Amino acid sequence: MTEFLWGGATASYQCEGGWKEGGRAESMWDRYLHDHGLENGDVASDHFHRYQEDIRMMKEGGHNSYRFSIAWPRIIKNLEGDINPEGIAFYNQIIDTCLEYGITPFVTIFHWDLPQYLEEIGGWLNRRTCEAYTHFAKICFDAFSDRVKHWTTFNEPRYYTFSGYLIGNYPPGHQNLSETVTSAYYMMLASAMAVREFRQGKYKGQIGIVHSFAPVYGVDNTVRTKIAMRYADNFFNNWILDTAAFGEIPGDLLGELSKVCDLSIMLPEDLEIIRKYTVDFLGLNYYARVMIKPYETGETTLIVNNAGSKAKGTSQTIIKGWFEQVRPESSRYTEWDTEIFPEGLYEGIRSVWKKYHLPVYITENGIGLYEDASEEQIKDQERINFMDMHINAVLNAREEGCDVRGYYAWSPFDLYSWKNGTEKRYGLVAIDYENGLARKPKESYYWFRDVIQSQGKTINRKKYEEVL
Ligand code: BGP
Repeated sequence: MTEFLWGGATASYQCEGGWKEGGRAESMWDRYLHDHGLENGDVASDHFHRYQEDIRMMKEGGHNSYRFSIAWPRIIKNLEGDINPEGIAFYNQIIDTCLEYGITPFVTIFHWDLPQYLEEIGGWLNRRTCEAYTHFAKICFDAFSDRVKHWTTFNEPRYYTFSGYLIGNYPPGHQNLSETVTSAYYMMLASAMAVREFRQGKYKGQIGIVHSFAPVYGVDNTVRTKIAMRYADNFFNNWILDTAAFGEIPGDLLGELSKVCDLSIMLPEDLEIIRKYTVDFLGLNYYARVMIKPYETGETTLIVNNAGSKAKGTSQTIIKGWFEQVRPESSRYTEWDTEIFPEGLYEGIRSVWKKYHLPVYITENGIGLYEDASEEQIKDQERINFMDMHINAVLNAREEGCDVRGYYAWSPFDLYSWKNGTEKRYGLVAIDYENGLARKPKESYYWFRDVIQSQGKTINRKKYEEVL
């Protein structure tokens, strides 16, 4: 049996900084955050300069794997596809440092930092970006696959396209259903094209995709609710997971979308690539489930709380004609309105394993908290409780026969949280931004080390009732 992977996950833009160093091109996030005068990742956690210290701390924290992404703007300089050797050298150093410490690198090819030169020709609304992405992926395989055996094509295409094209709170900041469908489609096509490249190049290892997983629960057992749950499952999960794992975009979803958008961009030859080049495994990022009820009234509304406690309770999702999200009163929520529901992870893994029968990695799980990094010892008992319940869920699913192969905490150290800035902290290690970016292990860091060393035996074990 392969060794269970325990580690932390990061994304290049959120942690590296060094935005103008090492020959890096501008990304869409640089441009968008600079133009809007918002907190940005110019420095972030300065992982670009401090990766050795960070990876050493992972090792000392017991981790045997590190999930990170490769910044496309560091690797490919321009629209012509020219390679930046300094970018390759940087990731060689990250990978080699991991290997020196016995840490398995788990690589995301795209975690949202699209080069601005591609955004300027339409980004994910332009088919040319699929070609450019495949070129980038191939350069990564050629450069790193002698040492990297775990690849994922995309991080969370659903969250990225909804936020950028439907909700409009991420770059490019649009609110357009047709663009959402186009960008989502091109990302899933590009994912399959990268898998084709990987298979045809006979690179060793496995390739998967990472999904923002939201198991769907219904308020009751009525047929109306069941129908609404199907809409919600298509909306939140199936168009990524079915497409990547079965090679099929759900037919009923296409039927619904065809009523409101032009689907003529979906060419038969694309669908053939999608059908043929499916993934080896699924990465699930789990933060919360969604509880839904049948649609009743109102326009399509998607409100995400990017302001924390200042906006607590404002999040809302209504998809006109399909479903409405409800917030179970009895549940607990973070300051950013994320429900805390570990049972959803247990049930979710079971349902994914049953449906797709592919190995699963929990590629992100964690809780964003307000913390004071100037404290001598940060006591993040809330994070410990959160992780304890969620790792328990993973172990339960595993013991029942689900092929779960890894668990990654989001995040190994504090980093920039997209539109929430750095005040929303997720790390096991604090970064004192006011004090030279000093690293300070939180209590959760030591707690997680003990969990890993005991192979989960220090977790408070309890069984969950079956809810789904
Ligand atoms: C996931 C992303 C990560 C990370 C995490 C926490 O959706 O893959 O990049 O940011 O969520 O979310 P947030 O930073 O919005 O709280």
